[in-house]
Amino acid sequence: MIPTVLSIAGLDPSGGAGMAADLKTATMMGTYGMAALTTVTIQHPGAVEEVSPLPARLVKAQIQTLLQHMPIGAIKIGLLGTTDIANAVMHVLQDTNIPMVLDPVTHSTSGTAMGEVDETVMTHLMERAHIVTPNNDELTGVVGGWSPAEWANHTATAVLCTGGHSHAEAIVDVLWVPNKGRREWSRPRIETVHTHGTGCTISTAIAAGLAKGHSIERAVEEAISFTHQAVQHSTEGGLVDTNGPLLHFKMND
Ligand code: PXL
Repeated sequence: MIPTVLSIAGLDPSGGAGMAADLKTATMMGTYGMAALTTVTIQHPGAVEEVSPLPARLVKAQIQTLLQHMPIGAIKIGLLGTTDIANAVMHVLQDTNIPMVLDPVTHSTSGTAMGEVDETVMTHLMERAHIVTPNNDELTGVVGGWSPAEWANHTATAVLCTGGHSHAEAIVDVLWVPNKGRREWSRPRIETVHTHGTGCTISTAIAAGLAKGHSIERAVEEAISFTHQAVQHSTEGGLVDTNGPLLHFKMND
């Protein structure tokens, strides 16, 4: 059977982040990628100029039709944009048990707020997810007053806290799996300014692993390695001077 991934995400027309990055990642991970659009952004690698959500009805209809007619092996959720969209996504996925990866996108790397979703709705979606993938800055917003281990056990949702956004010399990614404890992966930071889309890449790569039937631990380990290699292949000959996108296709070189 062909492993498939559905990305529910926003459009970064420059192709660096969002659904474009997700589709490239799904392909390079050996899965068939599909995408339901939530939001159109206007941006270039230096700045996000506008974040414009689609009507929630339209988002829901895209997903509903795919669920009815296409085999969906795993779902990645990225930028949602509004509470209405988040609600619509939750309702349409409520009766499915498809493995789901939630990347709780709140801000672009350059610091622009990427829409706003009501905390209660976000909590419901996170509890429905198999794994959430906050970066260091987003972790507290996800687990609230709990420790990540307690939160994971309480919600039965794994947490991967990605360390790429810090400035430390080593990048440490930490995984908490419900009732299985903590694992961490550490690697030297690759000195590069071309990392636009790493969050989208790692979360979609996890979804690709889950679509292949891998455990959370294996999917995460392979996604970390995939993202690391994608960054490595994007350091030279970037498209732009700074904050360039990952060049997934170069991983074939
Ligand atoms: O990396 C977060 C992100 C997700 N989705 C879209 C984005 C961004 C950051 O720019 O544009 C569409």
